[in-house]
Amino acid sequence: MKKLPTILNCVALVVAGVGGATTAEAGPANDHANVLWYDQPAAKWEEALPVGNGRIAAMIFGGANLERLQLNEGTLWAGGPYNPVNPEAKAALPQIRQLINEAKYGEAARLISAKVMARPLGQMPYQTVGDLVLNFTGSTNITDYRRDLDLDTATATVSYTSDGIRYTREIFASAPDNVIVVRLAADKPGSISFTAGLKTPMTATVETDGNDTLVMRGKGGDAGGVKGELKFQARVKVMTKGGKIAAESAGLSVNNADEVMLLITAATSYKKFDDVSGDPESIVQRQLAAAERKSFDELHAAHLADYQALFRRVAIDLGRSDAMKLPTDVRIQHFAEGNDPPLAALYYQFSRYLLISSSRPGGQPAALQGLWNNSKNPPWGGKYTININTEMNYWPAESGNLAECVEPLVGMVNDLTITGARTAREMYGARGWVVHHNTDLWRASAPIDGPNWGMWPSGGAWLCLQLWDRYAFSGDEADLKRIYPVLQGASEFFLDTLQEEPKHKWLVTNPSLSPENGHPFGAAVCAGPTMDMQILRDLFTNTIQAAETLGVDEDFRRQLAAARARLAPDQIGAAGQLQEWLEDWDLQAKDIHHRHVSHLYGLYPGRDITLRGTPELAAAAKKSLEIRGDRATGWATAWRICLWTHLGDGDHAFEILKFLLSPERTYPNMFDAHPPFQIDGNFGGAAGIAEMLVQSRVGEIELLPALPKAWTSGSVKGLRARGAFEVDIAWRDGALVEATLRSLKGGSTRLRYGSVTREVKLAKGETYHWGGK
Ligand code: FUC
Repeated sequence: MKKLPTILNCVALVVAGVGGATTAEAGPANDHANVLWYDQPAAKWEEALPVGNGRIAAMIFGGANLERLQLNEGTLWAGGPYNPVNPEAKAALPQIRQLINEAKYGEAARLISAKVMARPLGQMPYQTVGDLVLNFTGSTNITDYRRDLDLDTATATVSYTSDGIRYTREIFASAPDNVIVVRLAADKPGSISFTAGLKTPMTATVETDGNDTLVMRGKGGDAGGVKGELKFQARVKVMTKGGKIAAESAGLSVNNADEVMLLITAATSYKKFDDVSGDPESIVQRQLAAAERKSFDELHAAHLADYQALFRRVAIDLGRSDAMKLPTDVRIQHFAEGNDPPLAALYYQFSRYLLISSSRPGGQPAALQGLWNNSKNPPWGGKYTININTEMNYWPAESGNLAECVEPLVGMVNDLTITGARTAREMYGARGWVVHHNTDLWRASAPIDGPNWGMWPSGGAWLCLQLWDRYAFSGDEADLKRIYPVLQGASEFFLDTLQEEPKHKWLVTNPSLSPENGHPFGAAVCAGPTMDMQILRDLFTNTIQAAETLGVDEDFRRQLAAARARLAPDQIGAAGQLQEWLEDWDLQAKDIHHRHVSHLYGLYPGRDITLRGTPELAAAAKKSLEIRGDRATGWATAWRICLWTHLGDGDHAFEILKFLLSPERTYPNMFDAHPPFQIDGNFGGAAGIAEMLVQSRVGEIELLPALPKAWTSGSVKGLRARGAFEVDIAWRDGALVEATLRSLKGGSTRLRYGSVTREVKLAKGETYHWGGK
């Protein structure tokens, strides 16, 4: 083994620009509906293109002379197993509750700060592996440059001509083989020469192994006094056809090869939130040994079979536009002009691509940046913020026919029932489990950051809604059996901790807050914010229904029904708005345009409020939305889109989508700009697009509930709906032309289009046609 110098704190790499040309022969046509493409390399990370297989990922910069692949592994986080519960919390809670009941909110917040907040006050960040850098010296006279990401094949391609030779790079992240594969090709033999090196800002060493492999060994960082306990390893094997390969002091060098394949793997010692005993070296060795026995074509075929089985379940067509011939970044610049509906279709499919690439069974759930992060300490630690962001990541999953991609979230919630039970016991003296507004790889569940952000006990309860939707969409009793103990534990926690509110004797959460909005009395902490009550109505209703269906826990069901009846109701305030808090404070709130629209959870994704079922509350929710305004951070803009679709106003939703899909909220690579990059906006935006076309609740599926006028004709195939159905629809001139409903399990539902409804009962596998030929 040759020892290379350790490279720490690498400086930003400058990617060589290329001159001139905008066309290319290789790769898909420019106007292909499912392709993101560019006529120059990425100059910034937010221009690079993401690939991932749910475990490992890369951002591809595509410089002709200098290729940079920024690498991630989903379990490379700082810290190690830790218990952040503040041992003084339990004793302090009665006084805090009393202070809140006496409206002494500032004092309550101070006491929470002193006695209740987690130790440490923050959680552990998600970290980068580093960069694989390929230096192609001597590429000159570059023309016909193009880079693209084909969502249908989950393959990125970079191609250009240099001195008359056409070069092509293809890159994909394979889930079945757990490697990132790079193929370098040229149309003239002996033309490929480059050096390959690994760099990282992490504490790590880089070595060569033999004359064809790069190895990086490192460790996860320390954070907030929690020692970094993870080991990681990245391994890159370079396989050449023709030419020479050698190990040198700066890495590997390849000279005059005909074709080259690189296999990239990475792993850490993480096994579980309380077990870091894995051996990354043996994992990556095993993966590489298996992958290197296969050819590029075999690896690619296995990747396509695996990926397309998920991706191709849904097809969306919003028509064609002249803009489709333009590079994707240019289309984003012009989307707000309103004449490029297919860019919304691309945005929708890009989100499905991102979910398939970042959230696969056996891996971690998509975090704040999915799987992609170039830093040791990304914004907000790149972790799981569960007062909106993590839930939003999964909003498009079930309707987008990607149930498998929800499995990592189910896994995380299962872990949280264990760590959250400790927090429930030690912090509250309660049964069940609780998580506050954030969690991390270690499933930390105590309140963090400060009283006005962290003192919110409903994060776990909200995650339960996503689990419930696993069952609502699949209709599979096995799913219900799996999630019932989770729902039961979440409900138990609230049965034990709900407090009687002095004025109306309602049952409320206390202490809590309406994420993360300050009320007029110098704090956010309060009792019984509307969102908590809505979340708990959903949680208790789902838990009761699950227990009924499974025929268990009759007495527990009765307790839940009794508690549900005493929760504070949705209330309408003096301005006609839905009240965010128990009292009518909305117009005096710290920020009446606040990005969070927490009390509108009941309209979407929750179930308290529907246009037809509770028209007065729907009107109040609309008023609240109008007061809040349309423009906010990325995810908050996406939430507003979803909400307007549930008010049946597709045109208003589309106006907001124009803002979301503009350069202020969408980077050139189509990543959402909070700013900075947060992936929730991509997923929330996709959910909004799906909710324009089909909405479902148990017992009813509504077709085109909020179709924007601008999308005159189009079709969508393969969307999933609650009750275990698949839906295809086509529309022309703004009106439904035909719809097909397929039952996956057998069952009945009401199909609705406007005011027309039809009751449909189908056997398993049977289809029902509405209109058409
Ligand atoms: C919540 C939001 C912020 C940001 C952060 C990650 O705290 O209020 O806007 O998205 O999570």
